[in-house]
Amino acid sequence: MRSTYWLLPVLTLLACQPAIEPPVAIEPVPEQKQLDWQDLEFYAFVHFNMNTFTNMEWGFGDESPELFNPTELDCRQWAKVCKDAGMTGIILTAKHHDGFCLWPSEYTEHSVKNSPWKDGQGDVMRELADACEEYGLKLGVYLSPWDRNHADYGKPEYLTYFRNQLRELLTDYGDVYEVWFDGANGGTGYYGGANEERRVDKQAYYDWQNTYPIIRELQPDAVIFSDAGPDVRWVGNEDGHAFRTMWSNLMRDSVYPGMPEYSRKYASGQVDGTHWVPGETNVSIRPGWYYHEYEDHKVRSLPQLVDMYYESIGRNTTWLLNFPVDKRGLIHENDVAQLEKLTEVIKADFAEELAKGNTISASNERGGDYTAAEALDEDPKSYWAAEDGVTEASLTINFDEAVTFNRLLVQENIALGQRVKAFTLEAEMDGSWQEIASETTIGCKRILRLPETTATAVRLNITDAKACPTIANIELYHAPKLLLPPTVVRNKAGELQLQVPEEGVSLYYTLDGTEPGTSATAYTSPVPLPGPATVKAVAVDENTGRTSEVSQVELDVAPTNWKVLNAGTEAEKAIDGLEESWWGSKKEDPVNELTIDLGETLTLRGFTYLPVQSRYFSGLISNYELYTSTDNRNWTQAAAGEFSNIQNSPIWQRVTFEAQPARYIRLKSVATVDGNPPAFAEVGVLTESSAN
Ligand code: FUL
Repeated sequence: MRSTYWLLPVLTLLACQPAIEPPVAIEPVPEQKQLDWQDLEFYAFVHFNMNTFTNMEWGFGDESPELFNPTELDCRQWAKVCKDAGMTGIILTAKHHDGFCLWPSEYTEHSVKNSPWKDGQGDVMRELADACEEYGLKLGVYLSPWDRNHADYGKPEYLTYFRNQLRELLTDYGDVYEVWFDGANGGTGYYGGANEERRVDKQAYYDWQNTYPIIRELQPDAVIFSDAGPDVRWVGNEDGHAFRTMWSNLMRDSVYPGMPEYSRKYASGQVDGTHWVPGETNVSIRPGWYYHEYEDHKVRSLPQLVDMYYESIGRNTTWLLNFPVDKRGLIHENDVAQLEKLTEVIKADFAEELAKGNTISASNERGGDYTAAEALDEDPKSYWAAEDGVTEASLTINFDEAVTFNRLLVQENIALGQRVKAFTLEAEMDGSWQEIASETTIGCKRILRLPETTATAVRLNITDAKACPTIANIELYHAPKLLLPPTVVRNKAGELQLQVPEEGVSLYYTLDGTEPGTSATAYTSPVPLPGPATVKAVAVDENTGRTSEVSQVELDVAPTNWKVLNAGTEAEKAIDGLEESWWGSKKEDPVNELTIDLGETLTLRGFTYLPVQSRYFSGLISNYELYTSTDNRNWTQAAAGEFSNIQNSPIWQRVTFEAQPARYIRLKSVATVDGNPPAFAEVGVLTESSAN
């Protein structure tokens, strides 16, 4: 038998080697509940309340509870739809700005208990809590601080009411994972809206420091969302995208909910932020948050939804996607269909991971449990880390055979703090290295959509970090091409144009609302279209026969012969049919209305207004008056009102009124969101044929 005495000193030596310590955390770091929340990744908002029945976005608070009467309310349908899409929770608007409560609160009569629904015995919160439990989803609560119904809003008494309601919601419905506080109202004149003179200084009035402890006491694992935390922060827009640079760090002591400059300055977080306040991207699957029948065909297109996925979950935030549950009390079938398409695309995009099983090496390695291999293994919690003091390092994956990919997924071990400030990705192609991406932050999850790349190796270069970097996971995928539906535009000359960016694609359209397919009219060049029409168009991949989604646009009379009478020719941009061009006057010489000659007398039943579509807009009309005339001398007021929530959701506004003849219209801005002169991207009319 061979002697094994030599083993003893070797083992002793190994045992005496100091264990390799993990990197020291770089503050701020997430609390456990924030880590758990981040893992939820994709969850649903449901905007369903009084507004659903009044066709509003912001109700006034004087609506009768009698109006709340869903005919087929089924929270199990919501839960199933969400579960099938891979969502993990549902946050319900238990009370929106109009103050109506979806649960029978003992502190108000303005609730389901005085509605005809279930003879006043119903409780939507209860039904949702049960449905979530059945489907294994988490339950979240939206309770609007702004309450247009409550007589004491603006006084200290209201805070007691608000806190009592919070207690009810957090006591009676089991575990709640997120409490969502909306920032609307207070501060600026616009947010007060019509029927609301009770402006509040949000920061001082709401006295959050005495509300948060209630949540901590009743639901210690719940995260609290508001514009600026404390646990989860707003992404600063409602169009579904986070930023390429996205820090989960925020100077929470100086950035507070309701700051007017929040969106512009702090939505992407702060590299030196003192607290962990990660972002959440909230957006609706339709233009509005609440259900409006006229948006049934305006459900976000598949490419838009796919963009949102990549620009929220793929940019270090969670994704809170809203469903405007309809008057029946169901997620509308059009929304379900879109969601199913999105689910399919995401499944296809991430069908096969291509990096695992290959060799990986690092330019610097801490060793121990923190080798490069940890970034490629199956364990999402294990991670590679560089040595202390190293802030630049590379991870290289070598393939046995060339691999074609177009997606990179990369994750830091955020439990130790967000560290990476800049990184690049290189690919080895035909023996030489080429940079294919150059980015900033990673955080919990960063996904890049890359050009189609065939490479024998890839290299992730961390070029700057707050401290020695950690990488928990690197993945590569090859996503199939997306077939985009055509964009539909009609110019001022009244010509219909269809476009898609891809090559090798044929376009087909109909003008009568029927479904387009390969038997519809083939589009080859612009088509004259002076009058109203419902345009439906598709793109068909000639090689595979795959068909895109249908694009649908309602057009009224073309503005071919229209003229703006009270401003120069530049103002024609407001009636050129192009959504991206706009007109507005200078501040020094403000023009607050637009008078348009329609060139002929039409029977009008309404008008449309599209505010400026660029992200840094100005002059969005919040309150309007619309006048008509047949002779440009005698004017009749046809409509007046508020464009609710236009700042956060600058979509087409559509106002109908009593049918009347008009050759001239005048859209007058009574107030704009920012006090600047009004700006008009488009103004249109609704004639008898299209106003239904
Ligand atoms: C906004 C609100 O004013 C909208 O109505 C909606 O609830 C959205 C989620 O937040 O600020």
